[in-house]
Amino acid sequence: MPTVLVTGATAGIGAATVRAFAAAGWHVIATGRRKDRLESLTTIISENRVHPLAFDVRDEAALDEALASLPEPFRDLDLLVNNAGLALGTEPAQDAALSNWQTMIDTNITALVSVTHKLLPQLIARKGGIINLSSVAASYPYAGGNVYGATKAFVRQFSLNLRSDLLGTGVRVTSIEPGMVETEFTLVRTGSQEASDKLYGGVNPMTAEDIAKTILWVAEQPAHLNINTLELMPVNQAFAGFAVHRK
Ligand code: NDP
Ligand code: 8X3
Repeated sequence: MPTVLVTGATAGIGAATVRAFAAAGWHVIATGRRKDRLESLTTIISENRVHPLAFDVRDEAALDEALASLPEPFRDLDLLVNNAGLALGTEPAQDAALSNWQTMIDTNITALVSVTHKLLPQLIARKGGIINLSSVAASYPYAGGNVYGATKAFVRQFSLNLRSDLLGTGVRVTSIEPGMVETEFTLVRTGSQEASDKLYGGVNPMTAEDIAKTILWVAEQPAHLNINTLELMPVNQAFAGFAVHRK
């Protein structure tokens, strides 16, 4: 039975990914800060299938301790899903809080890189895979996207560069780049459930389950095939043109 480690499994895409992989017969290590949510996920599915590891992904010592604590059936990792991440704020750069920028960089970039670095030897040994959650915000700028979009551009390019370095190891790497998915993302970003409901209202956005199914599909492709990048949007989301300021 293959094993996957999913970061950010207490909500949204991560929680749905845990459910999808467990249902498909994988062993799943579910991580995130909210221990109660990880425990209820484990209870709902099965302790034999899902192992909860509660830690802040930005805390390197806690990450080391958590990985060292893994029991036998969960030790040999075949797949890492780097999903933990967040956006904070929608203000223009000139009004944004520096602390929000730092939290996004620490979580979406520094922590993702640390987890990947620590697990690479195992993934190489097992000819495993890495699936990173980037975003359409990596490729399409929008007002208020400033540092969030830039962190996701890092994730996309890091994924592609990993592919270059890992050539010949058998390890697969994919950058998943979704548009609007209704999760806790906008609640976290704005601090307002009302703002979240307004953003997704009438759009028929993608669901966490849509993305989880896509992640599982990528993971279950034959070993000789690598999906490099995969961009998805709801039908009701598309692109806007350039913005022009006139005096
Ligand atoms: P949610 O807010 O629903 O889930 C985010 C998850 O990340 C939670 O489980 C949260 O767990 C975890 N997380 C955040 N910070 C930390 C931390 N410091 N340590 C450990 N875990 C952390 O959002 P989504 O499911 O939508 O987002 C998942 C990923 O998908 C993100 O990387 C996001 O950027 C990306 N994405 C989302 C899109 C969307 O429209 N929703 C579109 C494109 C990409 P906890 O708080 O318990 O620690
Ligand atoms: C989240 C998608 O379009 O809200 O990554 O930036 S978007």
